[in-house]
Amino acid sequence: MAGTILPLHDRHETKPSSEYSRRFKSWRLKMRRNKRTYLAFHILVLLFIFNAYAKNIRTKRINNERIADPEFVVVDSDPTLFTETFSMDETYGTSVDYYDFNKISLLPDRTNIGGRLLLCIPLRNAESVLDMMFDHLYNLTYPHTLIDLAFLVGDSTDNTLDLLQEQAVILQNQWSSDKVFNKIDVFKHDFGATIGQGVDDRHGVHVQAERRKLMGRARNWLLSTTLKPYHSWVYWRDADIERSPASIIEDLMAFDKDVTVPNVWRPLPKWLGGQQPYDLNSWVESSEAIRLASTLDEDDVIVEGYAEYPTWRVHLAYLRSEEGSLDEFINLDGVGGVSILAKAKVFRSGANFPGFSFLSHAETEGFGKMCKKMGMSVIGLPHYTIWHQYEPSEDDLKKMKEMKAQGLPID
Ligand SMILES: Nc1nc2c(ncn2[C@@H]2O[C@H](COP(=O)(O)OP(=O)(O)OP(=O)(O)O)[C@@H](O)[C@H]2O)c(=O)[nH]1
Ligand SMILES: [Mg+2]
Repeated sequence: MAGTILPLHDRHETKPSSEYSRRFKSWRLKMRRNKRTYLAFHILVLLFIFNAYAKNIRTKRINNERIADPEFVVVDSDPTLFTETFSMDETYGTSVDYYDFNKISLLPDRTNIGGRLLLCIPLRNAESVLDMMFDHLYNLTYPHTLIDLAFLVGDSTDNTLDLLQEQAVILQNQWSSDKVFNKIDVFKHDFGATIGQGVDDRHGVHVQAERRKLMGRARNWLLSTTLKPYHSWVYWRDADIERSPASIIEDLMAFDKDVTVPNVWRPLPKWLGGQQPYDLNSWVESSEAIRLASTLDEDDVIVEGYAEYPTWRVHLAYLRSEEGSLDEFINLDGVGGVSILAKAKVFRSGANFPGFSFLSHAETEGFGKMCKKMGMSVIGLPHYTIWHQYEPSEDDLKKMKEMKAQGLPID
């Protein structure tokens, strides 16, 4: 049977017509007859399309603000002024956080002093120094509510992790509320360190490159896991600092530089001279060291303070004088890691602690070099001194045993 070809309007009519579409059609017909209603309807449609378009543009602008150039970002001391949290569903805590870094950088009168700080401490087999470390943290005069503490425990064979957690809980639950920190995070992550953490094990020249590269990776891991958009500063601190001013954070901040390190010495028993410049990793580059670097293999790392690497650099540690002004600073190329204050924008810009040979250096010394390469200010304070603890070496212990046997004082 030959099929019947229906005219166009009838073909439409063959579709099953629901009650809804029948009503819609009759409404459309009526509206077409009334010219005014017809016009008003189309204006409404146009307004709707325009609104959707404007919304799209607004969203794009917000996205652009989010990827603001971090080089020009100054995170303000009160980031809540510039952040908003849009809660969508209180029950499940779903929210969208918005940080306007552009606005912050455009404020003319605000300085970089103050602001929230991330305090990072790596730890390995450090149970013997935990009390000392917590005393220092407790005494810090920088407002504790502005400090987030982040600990990374790695490759430890002692009780560091358990004791650390215990003490952190005690610290956060004490009666003195101004001592409570905004947040404490404890992370456990082994990076495969096999070199002993004893004083002689870790000071041998041949283990330095491996140890420093591994520490670089550990530091980067801790930082990238904990740095948040609302942090203005990052303070790196070793656990084995014996003496340090309680106001160190604000003292270093006052210089308002990208990276600032104090001088690091260590106390010694009287029979060894009483005191000694300690951290030789903060230095000013020399032409001899650049020449030395050019003779090394790509993966080699220069480690400062060893006769095997004659660099003839100026060390921050040796510039100290007891009468020197605490305000004095010098520009550095390499920095030690015992106590580093850096603006958070340094890390947001991509600087890190190389876990490989970068310009013949790794970890904190590589970090100093990288920051300089990126045009940042890196300074050291020759007369502002903190004290690393003294741990007797095997030789010192032997000597002390002999002295004791001879009835000589060993303090
Ligand atoms: N997570 C982690 N922390 C480490 C590791 N090695 C050392 N640390 C910690 O990092 C900080 C610095 O390490 P130290 O061994 O004191 O090294 P240093 O201060 O650079 O040098 P010296 O004290 O002179 O040997 C301390 O708080 C250590 O407990 C490691 O492999 N993993
Ligand atoms: Mg140390």
